[in-house]
Amino acid sequence: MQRKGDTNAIFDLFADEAPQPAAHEQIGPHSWLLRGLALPFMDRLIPALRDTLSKAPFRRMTTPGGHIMSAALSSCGQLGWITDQQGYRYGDRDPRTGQPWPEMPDVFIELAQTASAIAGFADFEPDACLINRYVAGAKMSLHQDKDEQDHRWPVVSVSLGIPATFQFGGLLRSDKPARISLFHGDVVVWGGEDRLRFHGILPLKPAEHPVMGPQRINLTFRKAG
Ligand SMILES: O=C(O)CCC(=O)C(=O)O
Repeated sequence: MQRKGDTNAIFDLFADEAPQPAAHEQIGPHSWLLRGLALPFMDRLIPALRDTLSKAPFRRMTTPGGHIMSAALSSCGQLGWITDQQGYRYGDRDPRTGQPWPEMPDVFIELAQTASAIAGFADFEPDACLINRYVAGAKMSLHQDKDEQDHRWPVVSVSLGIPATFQFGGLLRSDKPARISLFHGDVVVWGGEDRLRFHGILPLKPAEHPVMGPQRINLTFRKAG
């Protein structure tokens, strides 16, 4: 099975586990799982990602509590998300270099706007793209995205590389999260009354993706400022 628009024809390897693209599944009142939506963008998305990471390479950041995050992070756009001993926040410069974050590539914006429009959020103009890199064993604990100034805009989250299990909870940390398998090219959008739902990623199982190698990269678009 070759997935339309993918840069690699050896998806037969994933035929049993990867659903067909273009299925849109509503997972909350204002939340959507858009299977394979990013696949037709890959030929432009992956080189743009590579270029962005050459300007702002991945780094491991520390939480205010002093824990080193297991996912490595980078950013592009006007604002980048930062965590260190001083707290969680957005900043307009890469703390590693003191330089502005790399510009958000046009293809990133196109994809984020395509996804948000399908989910019912027209005119989304993301100014922050957080880039998370997970290798086997890396995870992201349940959390809410609330460092942005205006929660009227959705979060658009794009999965690349090896599969992961997304936890999609409720507005309370104690709400039992749904578990959703995410594959290369899948996009999740949540906004409106779902905007502050707890979410996270369970520890990744070792795997190898034919295009991305033994890693998962997640692009998360937000309007932060
Ligand atoms: O990697 C993911 O799919 C989720 C990322 C995430 O939760 C976040 O950046 O807030």
